[in-house]
Amino acid sequence: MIKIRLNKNANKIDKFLINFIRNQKKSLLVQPMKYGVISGGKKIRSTIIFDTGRLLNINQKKLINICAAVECIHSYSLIHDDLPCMDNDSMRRGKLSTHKKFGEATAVLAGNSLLTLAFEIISDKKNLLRDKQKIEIIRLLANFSGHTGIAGGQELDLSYENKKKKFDQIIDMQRKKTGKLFNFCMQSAAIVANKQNKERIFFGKLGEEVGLLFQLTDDFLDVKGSQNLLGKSIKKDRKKGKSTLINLLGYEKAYNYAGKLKKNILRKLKKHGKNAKDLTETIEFILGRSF
Ligand code: GRG
Repeated sequence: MIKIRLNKNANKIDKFLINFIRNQKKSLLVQPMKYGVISGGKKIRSTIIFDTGRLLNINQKKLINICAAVECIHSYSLIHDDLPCMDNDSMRRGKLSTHKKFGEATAVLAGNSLLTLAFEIISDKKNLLRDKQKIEIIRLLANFSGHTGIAGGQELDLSYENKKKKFDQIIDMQRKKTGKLFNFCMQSAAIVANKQNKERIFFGKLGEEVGLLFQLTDDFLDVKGSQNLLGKSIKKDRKKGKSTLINLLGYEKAYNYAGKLKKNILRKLKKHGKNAKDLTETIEFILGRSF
């Protein structure tokens, strides 16, 4: 079921992005941008947005621009993360990473262009949201992508290499690097549903926990996953001296921590009953996944 939903969502987002880019002026960067964002990746963040939308009774048509924008930001971060000056990876999503295929300078520019494309997609006239909602969503996405979110988390991740970091420092870094974008996914759906501040924060924080769970699972897969299924190289964290919970606590204790985290997330969703069915399934998938 979850695999069918992931595929269906991925196709919808890909179609939207192809159409959006087609309606823009042409440039030399279109090909590397499409290479980085379309036909690849689980589109799990979009699935979380749609699942939260289902929980809050929102039509997918009101969420599709947000999904496409999130996937642009996520893909930009992966393109830059793979560069030699960062994690230096030559494989991503089962194919050559963008800089290996198109060269480093082009990969930097394609990544930058996906980052800015995200904001064009949200502010687009055809986006069904009200202007006030668009502005709130743009502010949130910018905040979580920059130095207080993804980029800041990545800087911490790189600066923690080969250092002994404490539990709280590792969790804080992972919340920024990965959790904040998941916070955005759930909080933005609450904004679209016109929820009050308290509820927006509730969904945002819950999304951040889901993102943390996703990152912890990424770390487990780096140790025990299959390179073929993941489409990227594995066993890198240890080699690079990455600060992960596994390296701090050992695999088993880190896995137990993730198990408790998942339980807590699901407990908080209980009150939403049947409406949380898809979201619950996606969260179960996250910790159990092999790709
Ligand atoms: C370069 C600004 C900048 C940030 C990089 C996202 C990131 C920060 C680094 C990538 C490496 C990493 C472990 C990121 C954590 C997020 C994560 C687990 C990414 C992989 O996400 P998936 O599994 O990828 O959703 P697909 O390919 O399915 O889209």
